[in-house]
Amino acid sequence: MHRIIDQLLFWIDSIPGEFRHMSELEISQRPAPQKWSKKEILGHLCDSAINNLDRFINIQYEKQPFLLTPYDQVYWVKIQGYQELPFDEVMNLWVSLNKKIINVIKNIPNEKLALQCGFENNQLITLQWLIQDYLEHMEHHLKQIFKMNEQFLKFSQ
Ligand code: NI
Repeated sequence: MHRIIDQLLFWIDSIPGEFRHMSELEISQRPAPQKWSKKEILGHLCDSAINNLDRFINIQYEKQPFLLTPYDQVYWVKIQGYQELPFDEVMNLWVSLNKKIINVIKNIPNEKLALQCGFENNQLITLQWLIQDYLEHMEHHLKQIFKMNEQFLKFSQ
């Protein structure tokens, strides 16, 4: 869990600075009409944080195995209206939500990391797995935004 927390701290520390090298156009331009802009991808990461924060909290006291509810990522990005928001607002939201997540996962007692959850009709996974997956999903999209290579991702570990 320490490695995951360090990694999240590294990203919320370095990503805002990385965006400073980009123009407003680069941040808000959609590569195709149906594709997300970089700002919307970051918005999608906020939605992932909102939904996962909820899961990381609820799984700790609800009855086991905890049932995960999926969310429609396309509707979420659209209805949240990230594309119309000032970029700083989306960036600050992403940083704040991840600080909350770090705080919650830091306080999860070790034995609770083995708690089980799953989507309907799917195999069960542990809370630990869910948290690891949250980080991997974030890194997948950061890579997409910055076209970062594996080398860059490794550099932070
Ligand atoms: Ni995604």
